[in-house]
Amino acid sequence: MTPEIILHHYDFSNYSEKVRVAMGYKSIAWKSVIVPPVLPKPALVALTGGYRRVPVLQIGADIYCDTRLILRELERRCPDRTYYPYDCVGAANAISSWAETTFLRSVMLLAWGRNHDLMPRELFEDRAAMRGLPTPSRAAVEHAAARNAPLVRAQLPFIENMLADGRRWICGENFSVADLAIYHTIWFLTDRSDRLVHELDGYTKLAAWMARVLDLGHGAHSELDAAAALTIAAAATPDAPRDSHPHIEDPPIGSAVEIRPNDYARDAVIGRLDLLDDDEVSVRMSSAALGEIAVHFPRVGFDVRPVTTTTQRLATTG
Ligand SMILES: N[C@@H](CCC(=O)N[C@@H](CS)C(=O)NCC(=O)O)C(=O)O
Repeated sequence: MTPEIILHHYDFSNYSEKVRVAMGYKSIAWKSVIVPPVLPKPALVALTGGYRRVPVLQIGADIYCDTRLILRELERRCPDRTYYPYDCVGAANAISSWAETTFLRSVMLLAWGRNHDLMPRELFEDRAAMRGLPTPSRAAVEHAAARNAPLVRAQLPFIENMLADGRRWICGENFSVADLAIYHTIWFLTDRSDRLVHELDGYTKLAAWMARVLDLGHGAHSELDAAAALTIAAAATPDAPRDSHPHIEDPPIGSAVEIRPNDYARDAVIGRLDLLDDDEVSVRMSSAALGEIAVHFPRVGFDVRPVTTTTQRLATTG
């Protein structure tokens, strides 16, 4: 029996929205596990070995972190209706990278600042702690929004311009990861409230394109509770790893490594290196509760380091 595709996510997470729409595009049926939007997230970190970000994809005892790898894995398992069209993968990845860094940062600071009264205080506390910063004051959040509004306005025309020749999707006639990356960023701008809807006034091509993406839906899904997802992981064994293609500088396959995001929420996941190539790095770990688990990350955007005795000591003493 094919194991179920389980997405650990929460409703207002824009990166989760990226994956939900990817599953809508591919007509994938999936199970939905709702994760708390702030720490503690005991079930999620039990599955990931410490990674707290959202979304996370679970297929049996294989756990996929970060949307870039989640999309690749969904494509590998469900290749129909690709979002990596052969003639624009490079451009689509480069556009996604702009959308999810420079553009998203400005959109996020603007949207958080303009909607802060609608958001619980603990969200600000949690995200500041996640970045090792003090909780910002209300005035600081409003200032950040004011600084970033002009930057959002300076970048929105890029998107209208990408669609200027009447193309259906960002890279042409074929839907791609660039559509997903830009879509979830714009979604974030207006998902919280309609206070920023006016920022999109006059962008007619962008509005029509947004409506086409929204039409894709989220795919058929039903709820699953977190305990049931852990039971599924405990009953399964991870897939055998594909062949690795490490570089000469990389730690040996089979050695103990720690993996952390290289930007924020830099919690380490420690395990035995199982697979390493230019796309992916994965580790295996085992616990009494879940047995053997394989946790997978994209290669780019994550640091992989050998575990020293000091890191091991720190990990075991908390
Ligand atoms: N590069 C990551 C970014 C994921 C991310 O930052 N997700 C946000 C939610 S949209 C998050 O995890 N925030 C902290 C949290 O939910 O604990 C990806 O593509 O999955």
